[in-house]
Amino acid sequence: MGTAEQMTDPTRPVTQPPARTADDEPAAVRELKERVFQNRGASYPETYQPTNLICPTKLTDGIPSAVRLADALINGQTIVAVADFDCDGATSAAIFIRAMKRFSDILVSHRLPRAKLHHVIPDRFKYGYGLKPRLAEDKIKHLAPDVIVTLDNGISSHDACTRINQWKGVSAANKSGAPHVIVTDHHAQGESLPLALTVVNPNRKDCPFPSKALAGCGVAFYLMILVRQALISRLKKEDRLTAAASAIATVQVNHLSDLVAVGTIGDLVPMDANNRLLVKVGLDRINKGLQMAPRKAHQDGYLSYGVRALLEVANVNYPVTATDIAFQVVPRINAVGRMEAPTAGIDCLLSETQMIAGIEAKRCHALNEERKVVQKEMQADAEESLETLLAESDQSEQVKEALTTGSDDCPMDAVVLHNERWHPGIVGLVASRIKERTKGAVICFSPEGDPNADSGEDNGDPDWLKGSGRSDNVHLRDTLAYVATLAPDLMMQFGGHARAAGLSLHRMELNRFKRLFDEAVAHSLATAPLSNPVYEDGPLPAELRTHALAAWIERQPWGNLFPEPTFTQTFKVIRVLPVGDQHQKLLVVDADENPLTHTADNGDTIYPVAKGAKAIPMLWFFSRDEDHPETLQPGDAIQSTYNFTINRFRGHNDLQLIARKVERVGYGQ
Ligand SMILES: [Mn+2]
Repeated sequence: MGTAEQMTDPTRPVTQPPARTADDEPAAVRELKERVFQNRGASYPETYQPTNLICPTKLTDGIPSAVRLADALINGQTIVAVADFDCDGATSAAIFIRAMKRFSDILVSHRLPRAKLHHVIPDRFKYGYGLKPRLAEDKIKHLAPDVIVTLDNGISSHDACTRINQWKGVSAANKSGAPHVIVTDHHAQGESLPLALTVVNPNRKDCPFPSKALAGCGVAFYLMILVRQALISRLKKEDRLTAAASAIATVQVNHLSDLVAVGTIGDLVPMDANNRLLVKVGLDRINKGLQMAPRKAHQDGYLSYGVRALLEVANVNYPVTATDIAFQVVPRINAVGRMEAPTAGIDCLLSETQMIAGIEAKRCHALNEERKVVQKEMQADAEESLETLLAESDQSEQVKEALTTGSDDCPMDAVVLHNERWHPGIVGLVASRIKERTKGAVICFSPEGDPNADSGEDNGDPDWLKGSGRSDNVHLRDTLAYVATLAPDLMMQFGGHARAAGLSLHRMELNRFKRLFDEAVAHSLATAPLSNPVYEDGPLPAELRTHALAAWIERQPWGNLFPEPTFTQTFKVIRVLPVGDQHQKLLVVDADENPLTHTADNGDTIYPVAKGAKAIPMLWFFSRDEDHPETLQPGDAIQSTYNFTINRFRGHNDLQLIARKVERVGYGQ
C-alpha cells in the first residue's frame, strides 16, 4: 500500500487540497506531529544538530579531569576504569576505553609512551556495586594505577577514595604515591562529595550543567570530548608534537554514538532534549551502519561490532528503533551482571573483531534466556507474597476488592517484601513488576549473597539483606534519605534516584525498616509527590495512517517521559484470529465516535462505521488465556489505545496497530 494509492483513495473525504508547509508536509500531518511533541513538553520539528548539544565545559570539574587524563596519556601512565556491568555501566566503560585507546594509539604512533588502560568490573555478589575499599585493595591496587576513573558510579565511594588516598608507593607518577581518583557519575550526591581529585556529575549540587538527565554513558561521552580538546591544546604547545595534535583532532568522539544511544535508553533516564539529541544521532548512525559492511561500519564509527552482534542475536533488522534497543539489546546486556558473568556485556561492546563480538553476544543472549526463567519464578513468589500481605493488611475495601476480583490494580503507597529464596540480581525486576500493580513505592529484599552459590564460596554476608526499590509515587532516594535521618544507624548504605534505588540492611532491622519506610513514604507523599504524566495523543484519522507517518514514528528518540505516540479511538471488529496461545490479531475498521441514538435489542450501544473508514490489522498481545480463549466477536465495537507501526516480515511492510488497551463498548454496524 503506497502513498499513491492513498492519494487516490475514493473513500477519502473530499476536502480542499491540504495546505503545504515549507517542508512540503501536509498541514494535518504536521499538526499531528506538533501535537505529539507538545504532549511531551517538546516542540516539533526538532533539529538534531551536534551544535545543539549542551556544552561539555558546563560540567563542573570536566576540564581538570580531562587535563589530568591527557597528562596520563601523554606520559604513558596507568589508568584503571571502574564501571558496573549494567547497560549504562558497560556502555560507559566501552566509551571510555575505546576513546582512550584510540587517543593512546595515535600518541604512540608519534613516539610517545603507551598508556596502560585497564578496566575493572566488580562481581556484584562479592564486592557490591561500584568502587568499594575491598574492590580497590583486591582488584585495583596491584595494577599500580596513576589514575582511577569511576564510570556511572563513585558518587558515594567516600570510603574507597579515603582508602586509596592513603596508599603509599602505588603510583610512581603522583608525588603522594597514591593514585588520583576521577569520579564520573550521574547519581545524586549525598551530604558531601567523596575525596577524589575531581568529581564530574551533572547532579552534584554545584554543577550548572542544565540537563540533569544525562546517563553515566553520557557523562563518559562528554568527558571524552573534553579529553580530546585537552590533548589537542596540550600537544599544540610543543613544536615537536603539533603533528600529534593534528592527528588527535581527526578523532571524532561522536563515532561512539551507538554506545551512547544504547546506554542512555538502557538507563531509563528521562529523554529530555539533550538526551533525545544523543539518542537520535546514535540511532541514525546505527541504521546507517547497518547498511554498510560490518568492518567499515565499525571502523568509521557508525556501528560497532558489539552493538551489531547484539542486534543480530536478537533478530533486530533495519530500521532499528529506540524500542528495539530498549527491549532487545538492553536486556541482553543487563542479564549478564544479574547472572554472574559480569564482563560478557563489556567484552562484547569492546570487541575489535566481528567474531569475538558474535561469541560474546551469544553469551549475553544465553544469560538473558536463563534470566527470564529465574525471573518468572521470582515474580510468581513476589506476587504470592504481595497477595498474602494484602490479605493480612488492614487495607481499604477497594484494595481488598481489587485483590479478590483478581484485578491487576492493587493501589498501595508503600510495600516492603522479603524472600529468602530471591536472587539478589533480580529483586529490582521483581520490585518493578509489583510496582506496576501497586503504583506506589516498592522495596524487595533478598539475601545479600546468591542463594544458589556453592557453599564455601565467598558470597556476601548472610546477615545482610540487599534491597532494590522502584517507585511511581515518591522520590525514592530522597525518601530513603528521610528514613536515614529518622534512623541514622539503620541502613548500611543506599543510593539511587527518583524512581529506583538500592540499599543494604541488616536482617534484624527489617521490621523497623518497614515501619520507617511507611512513615517516610507518607511524608514524601505529603510534601513532594512524583507526578506520572499521561500521554494521550487522541485519534489517528484513517487518512493519516500512512507508511510515511509510521516510518517517521520509527525514527524518533522515544524513551522515558517521551514515550512513543499512543492513539485512542473507536473501531468495529471485522475478524478475530488467535495468534499462538496468548495473543490475537484483529482486523478492525474505523467506527464513528458518536454512537447511534438507538441501541440493539440486548441494550448494546451501536456504533456506525465512520466515513472514510479503512480496515487495518491490530495485534493484541497477551489478550487470551485458558479461561478466556475468545474475548471479542466480529461485529463488536471497541475503544482501543494503540501504537501505530510497520510490521516488517519476510519482505512485507504492512501497517499495523499494536493494541495497548482494548475495551468492548458495544456493537459496530
Ligand atoms: Mn547509570
